[in-house]
Amino acid sequence: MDLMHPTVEAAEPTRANLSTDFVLSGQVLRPLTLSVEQLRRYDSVRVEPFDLRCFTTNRYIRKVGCYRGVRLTELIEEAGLRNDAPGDFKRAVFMAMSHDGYAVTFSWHELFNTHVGESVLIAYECDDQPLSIEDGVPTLYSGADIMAAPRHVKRLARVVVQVLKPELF
Ligand SMILES: Nc1nc2c(c(=O)[nH]1)N[C@H]1C(S)=C(S)[C@@H](COP(=O)(O)O)O[C@H]1N2
Ligand SMILES: [Mo]
Repeated sequence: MDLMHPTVEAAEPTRANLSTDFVLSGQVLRPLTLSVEQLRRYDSVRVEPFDLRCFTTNRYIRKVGCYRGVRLTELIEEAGLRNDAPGDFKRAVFMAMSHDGYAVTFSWHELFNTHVGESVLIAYECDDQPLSIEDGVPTLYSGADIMAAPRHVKRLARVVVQVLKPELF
């Protein structure tokens, strides 16, 4: 038996973890639920191939081809950020969560007020081939990051919007 790499019994697939729908929810005006088919109807962006490398270990994982997908900013604009108090939208943070519980964040400034946002996409194709569930569809990818792996979220389930308030701290 390989003690370093014990095999783990695969969890029973459930309807939730087989879904490929993407949900944009939280403090938005119009929450969205979009199938991959619906994601394809938006303007798409194609990004350059890149090396997947882990931030924590610096481990080179593999080369990834040209992703195609929809910009996260476009979907956020469609959902509409709330601005109950002046400037609220500028304090919005975005948590992107996978079906397996893996989660990463973005800030409003990062997405809308730096160039990072231009290459944050929800990918459904790689090298002109549809991504499968096994490949990780839909995959969130942040193309301007120094290390690609952390914000390369396979099997993205949802992005939740939350406005941070100074009085919370
Ligand atoms: N859904 C999901 N995506 C994820 C992770 C994860 O645990 N779950 N880990 C991230 C990290 S930290 C790394 S290093 C890479 C690992 O990529 P691999 O699982 O394709 O080898 O996936 C990234 N994307
Ligand atoms: Mo990692």
